[in-house]
Amino acid sequence: MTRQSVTRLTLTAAQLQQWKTDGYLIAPTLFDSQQIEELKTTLQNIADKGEPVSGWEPSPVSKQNNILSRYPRFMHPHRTIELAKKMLLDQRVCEVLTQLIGEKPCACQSMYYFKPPGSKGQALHQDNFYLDVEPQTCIAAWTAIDPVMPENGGLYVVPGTHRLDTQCPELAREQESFTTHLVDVPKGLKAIPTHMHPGDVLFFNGQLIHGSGMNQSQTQWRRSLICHYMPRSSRCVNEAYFPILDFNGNELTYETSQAGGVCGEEWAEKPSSYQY
Ligand SMILES: O=C(O)CCC(=O)C(=O)O
Repeated sequence: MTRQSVTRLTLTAAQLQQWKTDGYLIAPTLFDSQQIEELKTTLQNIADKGEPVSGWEPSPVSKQNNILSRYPRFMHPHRTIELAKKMLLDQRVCEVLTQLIGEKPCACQSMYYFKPPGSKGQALHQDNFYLDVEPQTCIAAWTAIDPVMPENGGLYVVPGTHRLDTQCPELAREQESFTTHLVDVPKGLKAIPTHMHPGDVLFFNGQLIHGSGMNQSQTQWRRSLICHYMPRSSRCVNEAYFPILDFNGNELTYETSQAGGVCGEEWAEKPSSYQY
């Protein structure tokens, strides 16, 4: 992957081709170091207090015996932290998304992962299993807050899997993944690691299989801000993501998707974003 700047935010033909062929694209240094440092410091200060915070998942005071219970992921930080909202609704992100999907996007979700040294990863999966955007799919903008590499639990992607339908997941290995779902690499394809710098944004299609392993570094955190979007023309999305916002922060109305989905009735409970 090249580190070609997108400061003009007009994607090149090669970048658009990569999006079509592989289902993802890295926009280098989309966010500057000041924004990244400010977000990192704001969230670290909150987390270091160790007090329960709305959106923490699970709560930092939970009794779970792993480092993620001390530094869990933070769901929807844009609802309480102004800078996170600014980054979710950043105009440059909007411009890239518009070129990738060919229409105006709207925002469904933000999440912040601390991923401290020693913490579990998130097994391979497809995002649209959870967001259930129809009739197209969702799209992620995954922003590196720290340098991202395989050693510190960097994200892996499986190029080409954006052409797949949504798969019903199997059970993930509990020792390695803090989530329960696994969508394995299809035969003949390969998961490849991403390498990113703080401020780089990885955009990927909601069907793309991706995930991460454990953070095996002794010292390096792997924090990231992860935002999900969908085309404005979508018909429905899982209601767990309401309210959906346009890029001016206005709430939009959508139908909720039906429970059950690709796994059938026994999965009727699955759309909770908690399992994600
Ligand atoms: O950042 C990670 O380790 C996994 C995040 C992810 O896969 C997602 O948000 O869908």
